[in-house]
Amino acid sequence: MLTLYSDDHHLHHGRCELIDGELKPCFEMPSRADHVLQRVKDQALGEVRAPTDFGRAPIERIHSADYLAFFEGAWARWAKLGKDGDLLPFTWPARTLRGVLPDSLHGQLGYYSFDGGAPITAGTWRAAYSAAQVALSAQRAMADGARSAFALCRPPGHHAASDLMGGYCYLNNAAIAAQAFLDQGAARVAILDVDYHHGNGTQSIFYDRADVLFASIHGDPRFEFPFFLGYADETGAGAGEGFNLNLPLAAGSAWDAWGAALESACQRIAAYAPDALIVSLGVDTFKEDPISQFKLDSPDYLRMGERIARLGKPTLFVMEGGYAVAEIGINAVNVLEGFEGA
Ligand code: OKP
Ligand code: ZN
Repeated sequence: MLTLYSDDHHLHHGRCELIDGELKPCFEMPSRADHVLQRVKDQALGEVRAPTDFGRAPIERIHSADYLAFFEGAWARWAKLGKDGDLLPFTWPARTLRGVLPDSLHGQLGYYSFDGGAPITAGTWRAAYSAAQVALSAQRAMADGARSAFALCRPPGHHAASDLMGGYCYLNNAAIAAQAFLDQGAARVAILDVDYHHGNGTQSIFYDRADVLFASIHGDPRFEFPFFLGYADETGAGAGEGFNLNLPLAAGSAWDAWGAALESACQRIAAYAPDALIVSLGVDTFKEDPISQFKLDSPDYLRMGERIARLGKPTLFVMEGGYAVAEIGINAVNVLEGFEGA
């Protein structure tokens, strides 16, 4: 399997996040992608290729122009104020407030985010832009005939909505790739999100559309981030009614429950008959993940890849989460090897 990868992800390295009342080093760190790349090489998965730059147009198909302008320019505004710490939001337009766009940098940061988990550093825009190009380049390889490809994206993307960053995500790599398939002639694309967290950004982007089926297996939002989306009764709206499938699972879920949910998701995807499948590949379902509560073990990822392969669809894997850094390469590449071996 071809892997697309850019070293630019190193340009994004948030210093810390607030967790359990303490400032801790960001779990979403550069070594994550380095470990996955090393495992790709160790297992001789296939060629590793740098991305082509397809420019902003395919990103603008998913993200609003004002959001992109804000994100691209935020660091320069912060530096002009004489600051060099990570730029983080602290105030959001929650229920009783107004969804206006203030003039101030911090006001705008609150407007364009939904949590305090997406720090902007000097290199964040460049890293996120390159991650989107990695996804687009993998999509192009498949348009040129590859049956599968692996977009080793970092930072991840599935929490990012059209005009919101959050949950370590800025640009929705999987959504951008899905739209590229459609723009090049696909009639239907399915996105299977196997990350431990619900892909609220991806769901919101395609919620009222029938040309993208979104199916997600994740920690029940009643107890898990992102808390405010990802419930089973969210089935799509308008023309998109019936094209959103959430499969929330209880804390402690292991392969028996998880694999049953995967079977349901795969049956829905097969019935949809997509022209292409995109897998939002997070491996934070692993039993040792430091911020998650599922109990998958490394061999389970082989079975995950095998089941996905049995769909028989052109499949683009897009890297999302996974924070057990030592095992992230083994688990992510196990999915790809399971897929190829099936
Ligand atoms: C990203 B992905 C605040 C952050 C709260 C955010 C988890 C984001 C997971 N300190 N936690 O889906 O793996
Ligand atoms: Zn996650």
